[in-house]
Parts: sequence; structure tokens; C-alpha cells
Amino acid sequence: MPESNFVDYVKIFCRSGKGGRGSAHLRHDKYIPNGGPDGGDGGHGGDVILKGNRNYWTLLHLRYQRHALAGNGEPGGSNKCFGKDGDDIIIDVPCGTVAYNAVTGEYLCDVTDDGQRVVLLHGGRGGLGNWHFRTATRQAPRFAQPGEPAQEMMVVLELKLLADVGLVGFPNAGKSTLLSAISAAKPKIANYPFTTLEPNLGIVPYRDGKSFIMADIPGIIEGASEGKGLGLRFLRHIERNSLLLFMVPADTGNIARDYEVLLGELTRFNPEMLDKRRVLAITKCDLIDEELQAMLEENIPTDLPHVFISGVSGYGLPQLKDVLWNELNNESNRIEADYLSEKIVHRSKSADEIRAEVDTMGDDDFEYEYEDNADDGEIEYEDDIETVFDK
Ligand SMILES: Nc1nc2c(ncn2[C@@H]2O[C@H](COP(=O)(O)OP(=O)(O)OP(=O)(O)O)[C@@H](O)[C@H]2O)c(=O)[nH]1
Ligand SMILES: [Mg+2]
Repeated sequence: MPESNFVDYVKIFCRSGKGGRGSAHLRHDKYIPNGGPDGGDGGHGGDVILKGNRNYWTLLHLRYQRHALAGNGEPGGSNKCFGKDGDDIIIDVPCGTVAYNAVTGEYLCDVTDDGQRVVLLHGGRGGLGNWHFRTATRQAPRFAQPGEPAQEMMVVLELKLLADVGLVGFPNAGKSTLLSAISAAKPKIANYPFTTLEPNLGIVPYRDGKSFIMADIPGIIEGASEGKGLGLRFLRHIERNSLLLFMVPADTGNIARDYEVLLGELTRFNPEMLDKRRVLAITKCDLIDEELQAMLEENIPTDLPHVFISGVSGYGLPQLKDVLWNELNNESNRIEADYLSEKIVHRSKSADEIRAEVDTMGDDDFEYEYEDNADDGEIEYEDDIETVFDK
């Protein structure tokens, strides 16, 4: 993939903080020789937290910052002092980010709302100090609990954009032209396939100050599910949309067949894509006359609403917006859309799948620090412990 600012896939190394150990201190002050245990508890290790932030649109800021390391809890002290808790690390991500375990492919969480916080890895609990272990028969416990170890994980963050309408079509179908015609977005438009290499979002104004969001993604071609063209990688950006707008140019030989091919590729990507509402737009209608349009009309799939449009002349665009708005807000669809958005299931990936994915993203070339925290499990005594209670 060429370097670009649209980063929708990163792999980062996360580690929570380990818990601080409890103190095994025994008190001995002037005139209080056998003061007894007074070791405090260790601090809690910091958590690794994902937080939705609507000011971010991509994962670019994480591309060069690949380690998310939370602070360790500090050990407890004498005089029942608690250790300081480790600092949490908060990873800001754009709304719509999904996290997977990069080794097993297991689905971890989905961050969709601004300000939503998900704890990815919990910090270790701090150990209890010896103060907790005093009993009538064991008045000088020379041990304390160690802190819990840290957790670490390689995490893949994937962005699945949040939009209302997703555009689906072959390259050169006029997707970007439509987006530029009905929104303020300025995607690149040219007369060659794969002009669009990364998704564009546009806000489409509708009547009375209402609006909806449209996502233009790179074109897909027959065989995309086998990796042809840009593959199906970008389809995940329309996975969440409740409405798909299929776009087929009027000058193609067979509109129904093109639609079937597009639908087939979507199904191979994720069968649940078929549950979404669909609208068909026949584009570039400025190239055909009314007679031809009437002829084409006979051969159009009947299972979904269709509109004849032209992004260049503006023909049919108000009608298209009406149809899209109705489909988005129609009472029965609304319920269905809510149900769908709740139902969106992010399936875990298999270990092979995620490995292949990480390899193709060419994103695996960073070293990560590894710090063994096993040694912290041993019980440690305070230095001055021998001098006390030595009868
Ligand atoms: N005559 C006419 N030409 C159009 C219309 N819409 C798009 N085109 C032309 O078709 C070509 C491709 O348009 P794009 O909008 O870049 O197509 P796209 O679907 O975004 O293509 P990719 O980004 O490559 O997938 C451009 O040369 C446009 O000028 C239309 O309504 N009428
Ligand atoms: Mg385009």
C-alpha cells in the first residue's frame, strides 16, 4: 500500500502496570522496640484504556507511537502507607474503532461513542502489606503479598467508519462525482479506474437543516473477494452503514448483472451485508436519452428502489436524496436499522487470518520492549528487619 494519511489499521503493543508489592515492615521506634507489623499495601497498576474521541478521524496518530505502557504501582511503605497507584494510559481512538488480539485474532471491543472508555488490559492489584496478616499467634509476619503481574498484549486496531450511506460500485461508476455533487467533500475524480484509494466521507445536506453522512470507498471489481483490485479491505468501512447505495453506470451492457456481481462480492465479504437496506442508482444518465432510459427501466432488478441520476448535470439528485432520506428514516426501517446497528457482530478472526492480515498491512516492523516481571513475585523483606524482635 502506498503511504498515506488515511490509516485505518495499526498494531500496537499494550502493557498494563504491575501491582506494587505490599510492605513487610516491622515497626521499631525509639522506646517502641516491638512495634509490630505496619507494612502498607502496594499501589494498583495502571490500566490500558481505549477512549473514543470524535476529534480523530483516522489512526494516524498511533502509527508512530506503538507502545502503550501503563505505570506500575509503587510498593507499600512502613507506617501502613499505601504505594502510589500506577498511571493509566489512555489511547484516544476515532469513533468506530474495533480492537482485536493480534496473535489469536480474538475480538476485544468496539468503541463507537465520543468519550466511551473501554479497559483493554487491567493493571495488577497491589499486594497486601504484612499489617493484614497479623494474628494473635503470629505477631511478627515477616512476609507480605507481592503485587499482581502486568498483562501485555499485541493489539490490532481497525477503523470501521461510521456513516449512514455507503457507496458500492465498480471503479469509474461515478461514486466520487456523486459525493462531490451532493456534499462539500472534494474527492479526486478522474477517468481511470481506482482513482479513489482511500475512503472519503461527506455530509449531505437535506431539507430543513437535516443531513446524513455518505461514505465513498474505492471501487470493487469482480473477484475482489479473491484479492483482485484493491480487494475487499475497504468494505469494512461500509459494514456499519444501515443503507448501501449501489451505483451502476447507464452505459454498461447489463445493469442487472453488474448489480448481481457487486452483491455477490459483498456477500462473500460478510453475509450480513445482505441484511442492509439497498438502493440502486443508475449513474451518468446525461449520456443517454429518455428513450434509452425507458428501455433500461425494463431490465432493472425490482427488489430495491432505483433512481436515474447524473453527478455531472445534477439530474435526479434531489430525488435520490429523497429516496435515501426516506429509506434512512422510514419508521419500519428505523427500527430495523437500530436493530442492525445493535446486532453488528464483529466476529473473532482465526490466528492464521490475523497473521496474514498483519503481514499484508506491512505494519509489523517495530520492536517492542519486553520486561520480565516474574522476579517481582518473590517476597521481599525490608532491610532493617533482622534487627527487630531478635530475642
Ligand atoms: N458524463 C458523465 N460522466 C460522469 C458522471 N459521473 C462521473 N463521470 C465521469 O466518470 C469518471 C469516473 O468518475 P469517478 O467519480 O472518479 O468514479 P469513481 O466511481 O469514484 O471511480 P473510482 O474512484 O476509480 O472507483 C470521471 O471521468 C467522471 O467525470 C456522470 O454523471 N456523467
Ligand atoms: Mg472515486
